[in-house]
Amino acid sequence: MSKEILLNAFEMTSAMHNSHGLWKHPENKRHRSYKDLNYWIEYAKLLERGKFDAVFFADVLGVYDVYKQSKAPSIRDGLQVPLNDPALLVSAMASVTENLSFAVTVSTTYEQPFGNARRFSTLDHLTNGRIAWNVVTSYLPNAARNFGLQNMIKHDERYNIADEYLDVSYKLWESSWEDEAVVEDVENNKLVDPEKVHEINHEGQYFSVEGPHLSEPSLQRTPVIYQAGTSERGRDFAAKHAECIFVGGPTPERIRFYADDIRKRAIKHGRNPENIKIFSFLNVVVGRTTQEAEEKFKAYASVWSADAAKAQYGASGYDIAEYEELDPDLPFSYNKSTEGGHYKAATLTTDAPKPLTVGEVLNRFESPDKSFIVGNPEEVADGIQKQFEESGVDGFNLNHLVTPGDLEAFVELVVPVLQERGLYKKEYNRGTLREKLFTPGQPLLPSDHPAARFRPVLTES
Ligand code: FMN
Repeated sequence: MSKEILLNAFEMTSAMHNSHGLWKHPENKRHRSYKDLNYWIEYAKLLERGKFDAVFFADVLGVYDVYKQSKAPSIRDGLQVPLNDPALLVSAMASVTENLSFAVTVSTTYEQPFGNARRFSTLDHLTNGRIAWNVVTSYLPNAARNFGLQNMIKHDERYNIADEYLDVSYKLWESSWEDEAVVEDVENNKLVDPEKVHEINHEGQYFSVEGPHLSEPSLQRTPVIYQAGTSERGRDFAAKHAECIFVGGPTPERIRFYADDIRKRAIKHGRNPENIKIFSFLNVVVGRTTQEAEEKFKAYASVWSADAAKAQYGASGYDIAEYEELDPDLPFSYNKSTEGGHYKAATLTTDAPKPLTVGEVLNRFESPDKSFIVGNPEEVADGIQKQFEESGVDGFNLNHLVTPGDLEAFVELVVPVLQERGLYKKEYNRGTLREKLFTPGQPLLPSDHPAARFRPVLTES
C-alpha cells in the first residue's frame, strides 16, 4: 500500500492569510465570515467530511510594516489584519467534530509559559486529545513594540528563549502531576492527593516558575508540537522538539533538502526520525474540467494584490520597495535587513539557474506563484502525487484561496480521487491526534523525545 498523505487546512482567523487580494473575488466570503462562529462550525464539519487531519491556525502578534516602512499597505489589503485569536474558536469547532484536530500557533517570545501550558491542557481536555501547538518565535518588528520592546530580540536568542520555554512547559505537563493524583477519596475527604502534585521550581535564564501546573493531566499531556523554522537554528530547534514540521521552499528539491536535513538532525538529538512528520505548502485550484479550473485561476490572478504580497515579504526583514526605484536590469542583491528572518532572502533566489535581476524578482510578486496546481480532479491529484513523491514530505498544509468554495470543491472533487489511488485515508485512525499520526494506544510523547527526561522516575513500592 502506498504511503497516505497527511492533510491540514492552513488557516488564519483573519480576512486573508496568504491569498493576496482574493478578498475582492465575488465568491469569497472570508472577510465577512472570519468573525462568525457559525462559519467556523460549518468549516470544521466540512474538513471532517474531507478527512482532514487538522486545521492549522497560523497567527501573528502585530501588523506588517516593513514594506514602504508603513502599516498602510498591509492594513489596506487586509493582509493578516483584522485578525482574531484562534485558540478561542477551538472548543466550538471540536464540539461538532470527533476526529478533526487543531494546531494553534503561540509565540514563545511574547507569551508566558505558565499561562500557555494551562491553555493547551484545557484545550487537550476539551478536545479529547486533538490539540497541537505550533511553536513560533515571531518575526514582526511591530509585535515586539506591542509587547514593550523597542527592538526585536535577536534571531538566535529568540530560539534560546524558546528552548527554555519548552523545558518549562514539559516540566508542567509531564512532571507536575502524577497520573493517579486525582483520587476522589470521599472517606478521607480528598479529591486530589497533594503528595502527587509537585512544584516544578524552574529557575532559568529567562523564566522563573514555581508551579504546580494548574490543570490535571490531559490525554496527551504535552500537545502535539508543531514547528516551522527554516534557518539553521530553526531547523535544529524543530529537529529537537517538534513532531510535525512545516517546511517552505521554492521547489520540491529544496523542500526535500530541508526535510532530509531535519531528519538527520533529529537523529543527532537522539530521536527516531519516524517520530516526525514533515509538511509543506499546497495551493490547489480545481474545476470539473481543465477549462473551468483555468478560468477560476485566471479570475484569481486578476484580483491578485502585488502590494499585499510585497507587504508580507517584509516578514523577511527586507523592504522590497527599495528595489522599485532601481533599474530592473540590475542583478538582484540584498542590502539591509531588520532582525526578521521569516522567508529569508533565499526564497526569492534559491535554485534559480542564474542570478535574478531586480525586474525578475519584482515580477514574482505580481501573480500567484508557480507552485499552484490547477486542473480537473485527476490533473490535480497527479500534481499532488508528484509533489508528494518529489519532495519526500509526509503531508501538506492546504492554503485557502476563495473560501469556503475552494475547500468544498477540494473535498468533493479531489479527495475521492486521492482515496481511490490509495493516497489518502478513507477513515480516521482512532484516538488522540498523536495516536492518529503515530502509534495507536500511545497518546503520550515517545521516550526518545526531550520531554521524556522530565517525567518522574516512579519507584515501585
Ligand atoms: N511564524 C509566526 O509567527 N506565525 C505563524 O503562523 C507562522 N507560520 C509559518 C508557516 C510556515 C510555512 C513557515 C515556513 C513559517 C511560519 N512562521 C510563522 C515562521 C516560523 O515559525 C519561524 O519563526 C520563521 O520561519 C523564522 O524562523 P527561521 O529564522 O528559523 O526561519
